[in-house]
Amino acid sequence: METIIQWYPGHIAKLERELQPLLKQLDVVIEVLDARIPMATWNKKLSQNIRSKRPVLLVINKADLADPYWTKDWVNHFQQHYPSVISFSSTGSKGKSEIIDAICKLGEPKLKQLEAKGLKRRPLRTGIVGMPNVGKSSLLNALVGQKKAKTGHRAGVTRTTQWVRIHPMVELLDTPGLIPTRLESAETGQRLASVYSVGDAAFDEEAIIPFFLQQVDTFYPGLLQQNLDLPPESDLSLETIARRRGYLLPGDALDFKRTAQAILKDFRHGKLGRITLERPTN
Ligand SMILES: Nc1nc2c(ncn2[C@@H]2O[C@H](COP(=O)(O)OP(=O)(O)OP(=O)(O)O)[C@@H](O)[C@H]2O)c(=O)[nH]1
Ligand SMILES: [Mg+2]
Repeated sequence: METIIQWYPGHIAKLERELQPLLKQLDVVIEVLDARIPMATWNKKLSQNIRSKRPVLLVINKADLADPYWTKDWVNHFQQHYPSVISFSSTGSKGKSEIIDAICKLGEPKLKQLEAKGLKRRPLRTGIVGMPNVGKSSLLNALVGQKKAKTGHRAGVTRTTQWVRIHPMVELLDTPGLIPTRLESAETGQRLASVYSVGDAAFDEEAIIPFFLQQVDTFYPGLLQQNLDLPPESDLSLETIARRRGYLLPGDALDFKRTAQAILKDFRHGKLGRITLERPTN
């Protein structure tokens, strides 16, 4: 199998270890997935480990970029595993109170425990976890209502941690991309790369584009031709798209790298349409 994405097993083991002391500080965990590739951004094993220790709210983020039909289906799917599942858009303005209510509900048993010990109720310590680039910092900012945490297109932007009071009964901790990426298959890696959930130094855009275009075309026939401004029956090769866009190198050779980057950028910004690249299987 051709290696397109590079992975660092030592780094992954370190992230998994670092998650444990973090969990100890928390009463409730918010786990974040990317609605366009919920399965690829779900580390099943580690997630099970987290759920065995703390109540977890699952937020399926970037819902504005994903296909609403499938997001609904994914919410239903994950309800098998989580007591509370919410689809959300961190860049929008709606749904914050639903998340706060869910945190309060999930944390109530903990507060009851404190009361039983004669201790006072206190704000629930809540932490956001998820793979790189799923929108953890954006979610924090959306919940806080101001730009506290640095966000970015690329993986690995967050470096520091901080507590923020978002409700009289909820405190939120922003953390780096704590859940390590889990490479279940070459396809998973390519999907993660297509949403930039792996740093762009770790993969070659040109190499993942054929798979990406073929996947989108299978799920959404005709959509790419429409949104890439190609004739309806046009083939979806890099060559055709580069020609259409007029991306040329000196000497008039086609600039495939620039074309591949432009396609992925359009996808990241939702310009190719609302696309979900994975379907739930039971
Ligand atoms: N359209 C849309 N974009 C989003 C959403 N959430 C995050 N983004 C964008 O996705 C990119 C990554 O978001 P971050 O909040 O930095 O992600 P993160 O999980 O904190 O990333 P790391 O700290 O690098 O692990 C940024 O460009 C955000 O603007 C969303 O709900 N909708
Ligand atoms: Mg971040």
